[in-house]
Amino acid sequence: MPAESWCHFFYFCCKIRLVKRGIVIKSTGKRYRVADEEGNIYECLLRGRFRVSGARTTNPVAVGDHVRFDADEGVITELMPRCNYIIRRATNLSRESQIIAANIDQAFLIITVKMPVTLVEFIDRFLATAEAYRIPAVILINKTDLYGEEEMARAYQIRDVYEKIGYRVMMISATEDKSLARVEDALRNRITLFSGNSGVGKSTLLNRLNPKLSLTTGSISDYHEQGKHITTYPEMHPVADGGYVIDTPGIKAFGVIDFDRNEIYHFFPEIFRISSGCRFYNCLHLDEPDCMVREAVARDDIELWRYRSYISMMLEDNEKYR
Ligand SMILES: Nc1nc2c(ncn2[C@@H]2O[C@H](COP(=O)(O)OP(=O)(O)O)[C@@H](O)[C@H]2O)c(=O)[nH]1
Ligand SMILES: [Mg+2]
Ligand SMILES: [Zn+2]
Repeated sequence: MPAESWCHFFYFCCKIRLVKRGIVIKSTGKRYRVADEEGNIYECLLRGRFRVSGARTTNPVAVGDHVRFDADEGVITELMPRCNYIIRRATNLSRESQIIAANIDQAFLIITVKMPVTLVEFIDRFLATAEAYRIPAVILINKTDLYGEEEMARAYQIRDVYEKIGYRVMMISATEDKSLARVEDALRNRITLFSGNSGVGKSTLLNRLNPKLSLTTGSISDYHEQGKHITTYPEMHPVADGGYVIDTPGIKAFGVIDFDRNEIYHFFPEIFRISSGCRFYNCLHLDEPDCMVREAVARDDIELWRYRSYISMMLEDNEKYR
């Protein structure tokens, strides 16, 4: 073989060696930050007309995506199949969607009883959306160090209601707890979405879980971002061994699902469980006769605020949330 061919052959071999598998940890729509299996970081672009078949999305690749990439050239060459992904419409008028994140194992909703007060309707809407995506949800009640007797009672009440439905609930203080081992255990080897209103302590908790991070906390910038619909891309941060947390600065983490009105009760597990006893198979648990759901609410077997959240999701105009 002539020397030149040997050169090509070697070049070819090197090329193959440099194609690595990795996970996208940051996406800005054009540039992607990819971590390989050892945790090394690469800045990558997409090659030419890289397209995901089917979906019309503003970003074909999102945080959480498993990819093959050419580490030498910094180019993503292949997108691996996704377990799931969450999307939202890019703008009100556009038909295009933005993929917020892919391959999410679980979603943590951080709430507080004080400073700020998290509304139970917000919790229920979040949980219903997680159910619709079939993503397990965990509730973290944060800032317990600030709670007096009354607020502690409220926190326990919230915990009891959601535990009874089947959700895992943890009470924590991101600033005072000596150990956050329970949270770390739950995050290990998983991709977890962090969500919650501004000010509940998401960034503070993340900084505690990974002291190398220095996310700004207590800033009001989140508030300004909340109304915007585009250009905020979430970032994925390494935590515990092998775990990643996706922080969603100032965006409604789950985007908005277009719920089918007839199916909303499927996403309230305790309502769904009991609904098989309703007289009408298509009972929507509003004012139908012999509705087991309303009977359960009357007996206090189903929490009244859960039923109210359900009704409010039934009545609202889905359009306005798009
Ligand atoms: N007392 C107390 N303050 C907290 C706790 N967690 C967060 N904070 C404070 O709450 C404010 C908002 O926290 P931040 O992490 O920025 O909330 P984010 O908007 O959800 O990211 C900051 O001033 C934090 O120091 C906690 O467990 N206890
Ligand atoms: Mg924050
Ligand atoms: Zn019913």
